[in-house]
Amino acid sequence: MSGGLYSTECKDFDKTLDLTKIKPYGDTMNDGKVQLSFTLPLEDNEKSIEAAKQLGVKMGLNNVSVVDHMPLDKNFTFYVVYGNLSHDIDYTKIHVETVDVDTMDMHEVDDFIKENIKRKIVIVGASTGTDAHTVGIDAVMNMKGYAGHYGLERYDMIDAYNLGSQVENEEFIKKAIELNADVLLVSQTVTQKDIHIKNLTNLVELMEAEGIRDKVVLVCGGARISHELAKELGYDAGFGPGKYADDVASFAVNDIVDRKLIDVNLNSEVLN
Ligand code: B12
Repeated sequence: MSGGLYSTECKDFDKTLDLTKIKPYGDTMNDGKVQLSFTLPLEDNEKSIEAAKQLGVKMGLNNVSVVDHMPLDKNFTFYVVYGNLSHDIDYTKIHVETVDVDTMDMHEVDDFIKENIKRKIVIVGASTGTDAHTVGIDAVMNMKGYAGHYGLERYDMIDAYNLGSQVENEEFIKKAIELNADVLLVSQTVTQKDIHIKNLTNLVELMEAEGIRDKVVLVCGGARISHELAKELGYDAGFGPGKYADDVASFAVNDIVDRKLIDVNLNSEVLN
């Protein structure tokens, strides 16, 4: 593969960082080096390796090489491809919607609740629909926490209820009303065929039908959830990898205060 520090052709390497033309960095600035992997529904042979290479070219790669190929079974093969990406992006034009709250630690959140909400808050969480993944919601809610961040169950001023996985949306709402929740946390891990979009949207629709959507802080999270997606789907916030209990707690308590939800009682609001 040509290019990079070991190239015999090029000694005068590009060192320019141009934020309007950002490319992947491999060995040297702007070399555009990437590695990608995919499976083709083809036998593992010379012809299918060439097909993988040509797909790399169509994706905008130069100097494409198929560096590994492995049969998954007779008719499916896994390929690892290297190349130099010809495309670049203008980083200065990128706008990303992010949760705009300073993260407080557990003690600060408890103090904030004591000072501003003056009662314990109730947080109900679950991995909903058919999703069986619990590790994400456990990371946020379990007492012991995750990656050095205590979970919500450990907060003095929070009553946290983790309903586990595969909780149907109807059941989730029923429980939220029963427990008089202030905050609902939904975890979605499986995104195949956009199942998470359907499930998350369905929850919002059901909550609207019950007349409770505006009376709680509704947050979703998961490996492929962004704040932007969450907002699009009608959630108040979304959290992905690298976010923990303190991030969501900080957002939620601020939102309860900002939206004047302190005196809202989900039970009685629904009955009235
Ligand atoms: C463990 C695991 C399983 C375990 C789950 C056990 C359990 N009790 O949870 C088992 C074996 C059961 C499993 C099953 C399946 N799995 Co699985 N699984 C994984 C694996 C290896 C790790 C996931 C994990 O635990 N991550 C660690 C947690 C801490 O990370 P996290 O979820 O991102 O959570 C963090 C943030 O996202 C955020 N967060 C998460 N949720 C929430 C919620 C809120 C409110 C907030 C604020 C934050 C938040 O906070 C957390 C901490 O930062 C991943 C692959 C991988 N390496 O990621 C595949 C993976 C998620 N599984 C996958 C699949 C496809 C499945 C199956 C469908 C496989 C099958 N065909 O049967 C089934 C699912 C069946 C079902 N009905 O759901 C795919 C999903 C692909 C996709 N995008 O759709 C993955 C990515 C594997 C892959 N590469 O294909 N799986």
